[in-house]
Amino acid sequence: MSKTILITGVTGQDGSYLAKLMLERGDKVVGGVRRTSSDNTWRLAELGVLDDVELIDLDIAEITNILRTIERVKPDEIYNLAAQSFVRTSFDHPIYTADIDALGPARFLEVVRTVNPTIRFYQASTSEMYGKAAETPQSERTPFHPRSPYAVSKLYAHWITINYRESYGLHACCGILFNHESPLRGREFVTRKITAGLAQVKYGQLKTLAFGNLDAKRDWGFAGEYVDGIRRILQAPQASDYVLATGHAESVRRFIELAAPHFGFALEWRGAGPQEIGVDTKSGRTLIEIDPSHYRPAEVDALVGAAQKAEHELGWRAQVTLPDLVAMMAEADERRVRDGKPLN
Ligand code: NDP
Ligand code: GDR
Repeated sequence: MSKTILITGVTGQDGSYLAKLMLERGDKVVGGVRRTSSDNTWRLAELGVLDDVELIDLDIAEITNILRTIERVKPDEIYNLAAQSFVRTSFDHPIYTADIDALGPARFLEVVRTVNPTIRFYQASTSEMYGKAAETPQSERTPFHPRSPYAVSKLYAHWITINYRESYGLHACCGILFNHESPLRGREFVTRKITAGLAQVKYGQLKTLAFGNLDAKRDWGFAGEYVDGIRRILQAPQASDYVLATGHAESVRRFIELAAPHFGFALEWRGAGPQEIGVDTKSGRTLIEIDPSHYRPAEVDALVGAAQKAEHELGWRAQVTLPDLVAMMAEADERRVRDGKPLN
């Protein structure tokens, strides 16, 4: 039976892929968009679903906005993907980040409890909550040690979602997702910064790219298949929380090494620390530099997830490997720059 799905953050990477998936399944998708002075629906357009999603004004900072939306839309399921999602920014905007990332979900839960407690609610939790990880790999049972205002805010959201499930019986679930990327990833995140940046260097639009900590390790999957995991989490008969991850981690440095050949570069690292550079040995040009302003006040050094619970209970497993993901992103950015299309 067709359902009505409300997605917050529908203009973001995950929101766009999830909207497409739900539409393909025959559901009605209502997407919450916060008002900004510029149009940010390019991802929905690129996936060919912009005309099929009902876009509504929805800022999760505003509880009256949430209340009226839920009363009017009458969703069967809510996927709360909206967030100030950039970890580095959260150090400069800790209060704002808490307002959106911690209190935003709390506002939703309170309205759901009041208006219609049968609505299913999904909260976008994050592997960043493990931070200075207590064990490797990280599963649903690993203790949390958040290392940024973003992660601290998301940890509140995680526990308040569980609390409303335990206190009021809401069907409220958290997906603890490890990094997932795609050609639709925002350009401030390191993977897309690498593929879009190298494309620009190749076509002469940029001279060099500057990064922070090249040795941070992440468990990178493909967003297009993680949204199916998100959907499955909310369909499980018993509300619960699930890790979604590939189980493999690589460094930022390795991601750059995998991406460089797609743009015809033969990369070699020279020097160390903030003086380290990445050189194209074919042309002798410096492609990569270090800019300490990209270092974070507290770093998350390495994360790798154990997604066995999702595999056993939901039948979900990540399939796309890191080399395939890098190829997909590199090809998309090469095409955009070569054809003079916006990188967004
Ligand atoms: P994006 O940054 O691409 O998208 C975030 C979305 O939230 C955008 O649509 C943004 O709108 C919207 N938003 C921000 N503030 C508000 C607000 N006040 N009211 C309403 N909407 C708002 O994130 P992703 O798609 O990558 O991630 C989706 C969610 O999953 C986020 O909550 C993120 O923290 C979480 N997450 C992501 C992971 C990843 O690797 N991608 C891993 C784990 C968790 P606008 O377009 O106007 O900016
Ligand atoms: P992350 O993603 O913080 O894991 O959060 P990001 O891509 O920003 O950083 C990953 C790692 O790369 C290092 N790094 C750099 N990062 C950026 N952005 N820019 C750089 O120049 C750079 N150089 C090195 C970082 O220090 C870090 O260690 C993402 C977001 O999607 C969150 O919303 C989500 O919750 C987590 O993934 C899981």
